[in-house]
Amino acid sequence: MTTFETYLETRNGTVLDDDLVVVLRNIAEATREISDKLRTSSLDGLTGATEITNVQGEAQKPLDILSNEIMLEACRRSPSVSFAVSEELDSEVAIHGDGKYAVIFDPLDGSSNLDVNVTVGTIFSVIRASTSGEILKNGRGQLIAGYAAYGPQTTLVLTVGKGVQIFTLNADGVYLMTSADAKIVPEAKEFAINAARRSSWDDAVASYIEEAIDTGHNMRWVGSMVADTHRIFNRGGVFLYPADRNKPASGGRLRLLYEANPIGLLVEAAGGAAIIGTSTILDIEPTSLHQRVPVIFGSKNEVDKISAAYRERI
Ligand code: AHM
Ligand code: MG
Repeated sequence: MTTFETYLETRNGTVLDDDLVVVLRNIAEATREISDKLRTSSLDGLTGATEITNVQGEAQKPLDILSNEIMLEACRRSPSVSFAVSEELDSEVAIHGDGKYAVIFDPLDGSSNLDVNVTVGTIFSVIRASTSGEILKNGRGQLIAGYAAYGPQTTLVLTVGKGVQIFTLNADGVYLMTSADAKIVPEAKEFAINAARRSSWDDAVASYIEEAIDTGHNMRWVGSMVADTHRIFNRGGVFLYPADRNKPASGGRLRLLYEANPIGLLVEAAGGAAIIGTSTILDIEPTSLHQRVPVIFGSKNEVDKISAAYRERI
């Protein structure tokens, strides 16, 4: 089987230069460390919440803080990294003054699920940015996007400019390639949405879900975007976290830079689609680091139906 290291050396047709290889190797190493910490977290007293509240107004978990530190350390070990942006930090952190790449990440997505032992993940993206002013760019500027899913297996899902590759961590802590060109099937009768928020959905989402139920779709909602995304990579379907129709200014729940954009790039690279209504996620021009956006992505034909429902209502 192809190891992650062999894949990095080959680089054929990818955006990887020597510097990006170092960045990516260090990010992969960080995901291995986070995976290790998660395996025994309740034995190590790393459960519950701390008294600290992050910029999102959420109580940080010890593992949020630890994972953030592990990702920051991976950035510090990478001489070409200029800035790090994290869900857990108020603003960007300067890393190396002469760096040319910024690393943007959600160190531990779905961390409300930690104590219930459900799959969580790390989401990341690498962009070209040597000054802080270059960080706010749309998702098409991402050079690398990926996530690590920490479940029964630890899986690294990546796009580096040439399709999507999936690696699985073996018992010796080595990532081995388990899919060389992952694709999202264009159609599947499965949707993921927090149905408890039904009264806040807009008419396009409400009508899509109503029709989906009438035509025999099934519902799955882990409440951990990485886990829901990984299911879509495996068997298709759509994920929706729409804006609250009663609070449209809030933008939605998920964050553009380190949740929607990396997942959007991965999904498009696998033949799926990622939208916020009538436009695509990757074309949104960001206005702030922690900006929230509505998110809809997954199997192309299903997402197209939702997009058509939005267009009918303009
Ligand atoms: P987090 O980054 O603070 O963990 O929040 C993001 C998570 C996503 O993983 C998940 O899809 C969503 O929040 C769940 O929202 P809800 O609590 O409404 O089910
Ligand atoms: Mg998150």
